[in-house]
Amino acid sequence: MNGVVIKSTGSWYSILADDGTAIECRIKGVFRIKGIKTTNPVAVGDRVAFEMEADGRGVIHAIEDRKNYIIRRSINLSKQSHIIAANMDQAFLIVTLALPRTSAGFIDRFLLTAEAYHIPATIIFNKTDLFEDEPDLMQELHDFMAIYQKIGYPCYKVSAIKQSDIDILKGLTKDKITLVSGHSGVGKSTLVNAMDAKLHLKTGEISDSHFKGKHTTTFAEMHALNYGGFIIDTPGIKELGLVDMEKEEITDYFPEMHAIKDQCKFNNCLHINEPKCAVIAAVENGEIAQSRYNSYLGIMSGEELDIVYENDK
Ligand SMILES: Nc1nc2c(ncn2[C@@H]2O[C@H](COP(=O)(O)OP(=O)(O)OP(=O)(O)O)[C@@H](O)[C@H]2O)c(=O)[nH]1
Ligand SMILES: [Mg+2]
Ligand SMILES: [Zn+2]
Repeated sequence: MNGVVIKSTGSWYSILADDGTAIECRIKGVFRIKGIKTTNPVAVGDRVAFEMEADGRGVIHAIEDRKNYIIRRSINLSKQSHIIAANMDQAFLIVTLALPRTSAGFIDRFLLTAEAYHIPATIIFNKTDLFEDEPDLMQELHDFMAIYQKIGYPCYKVSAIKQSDIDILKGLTKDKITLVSGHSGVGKSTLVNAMDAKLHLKTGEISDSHFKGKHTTTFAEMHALNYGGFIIDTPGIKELGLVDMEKEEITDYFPEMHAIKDQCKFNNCLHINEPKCAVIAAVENGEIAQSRYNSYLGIMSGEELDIVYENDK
């Protein structure tokens, strides 16, 4: 039988079989990804083949090749990685400009890593209800949206609390596997609950995140949507991260820089202080947003790109 992993708790995996039944499975045999050591052989989103045992539970014996996956490097020195999720069709970055404030640097690092993982990203600005009487914040929101829409990232503004424009998100997520990420407290779980009233994901007051246990293992979980598709809610993930990325590659994950880098005088230009650099010229004439370029410089100067869980802090 075949199915998809919707939850993993260490040694047991919850599988949604293709016929719609839910089955608990364990693993037989050794599964490895080429080149990396992982602490978990199977992750949420994996498509697997399994056989039923007499006790009504199953044994996974094969994993289909992954279309993509995101991993988290372990914080100890074992050099092992943890696969957080696999086979995503898209990533939603949930952003708020107030309570808590998501910075441009955070958005840009997220988009960079989504590009590198080949996961199409959409930015959802939540909590717009808080801005209704705040023209300055509303203006800032529209400025943010304009920057990212120009690059080609779809942007939407919603309010999970007021349930405004949630139908748009339903349309975007129908029949897809969608990873939902963003700072703790931006309203990821509240939004998912608004999209499917049958889901009752735990939501919290913002201050709660400060009291989370320090070494709680966080497992991603995939939720079936009642209108078709799945949501992967990633509690406490601050940002996506890459295990390895060369400096020369970084431009390629900023689409607006990648598009013009051939016009730089030097073909090994890193767009920092080289003469006749097309990227620097585009920043100067406003074609490329200064905030994006600042993020680029920060990443080039070695800002940490690994996945950070808020619990690690
Ligand atoms: N005003 C306002 N508050 C919201 C909105 N969406 C969520 N909230 C509130 O923000 C707080 C955090 O929401 P959650 O859905 O728990 O946030 P989360 O992103 O899932 O947080 P973690 O699970 O810790 O990563 C809760 O108190 C929500 O009620 C919104 O659209 N407007
Ligand atoms: Mg949540
Ligand atoms: Zn250049």
